[in-house]
Amino acid sequence: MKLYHSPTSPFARKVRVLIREKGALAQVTEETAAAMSDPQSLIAANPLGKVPALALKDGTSFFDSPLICEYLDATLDGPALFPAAGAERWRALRFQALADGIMDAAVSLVFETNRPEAERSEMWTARWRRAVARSLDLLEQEVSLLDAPLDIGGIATGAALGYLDFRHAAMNWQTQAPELAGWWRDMAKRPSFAETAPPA
Ligand SMILES: N[C@@H](CCC(=O)N[C@@H](CS)C(=O)NCC(=O)O)C(=O)O
Repeated sequence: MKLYHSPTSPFARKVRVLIREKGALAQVTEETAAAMSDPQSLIAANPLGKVPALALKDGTSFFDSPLICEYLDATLDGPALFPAAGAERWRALRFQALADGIMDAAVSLVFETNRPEAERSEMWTARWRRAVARSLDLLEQEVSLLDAPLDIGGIATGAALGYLDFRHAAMNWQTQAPELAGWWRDMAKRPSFAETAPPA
């Protein structure tokens, strides 16, 4: 199967970290796609025109990183990264939802900055910044819950924080969330995160 991704997309990084944590890189071909240029191969796999997208050999495709991650976790060899049931599962999925929301707001901020200045919305920019700040506060409060064996919640959280480092260094989020910053410093050293770090 083929994963369309971009080296700068935090959603794609989440999927690529999951594949590496499963030790299943040999089972997936990774191909870069410039989503904003609407390449035909990506559009064929995902009519929404976004990365990541996963194309299977039988012609089926999956899109939206939570679905792709859950599919790969269920079908690739390696340790389960989605807890099967109960409180552990809801905890992991909740962290994934929060981290994905941070990514949505942080990516939207970048797209907004790329628009001509006269077209930018101060209202939306401020709203996305507040969403990121409140979500970091929640992660800081709950960081001890991330110390469980690594699962999709921790993977998604790492991908979101790595994106803030990459695109929003000026936010200096580590000052607001020092415990979380310590957690991420350690997590970022794992080979799965180190190999998928966005380009310097
Ligand atoms: N909900 C999607 C979001 C994916 C997403 O927003 N990808 C961005 C790159 S970070 C993209 O491809 N954007 C192109 C576009 O919005 O047209 C997921 O979880 O996979």
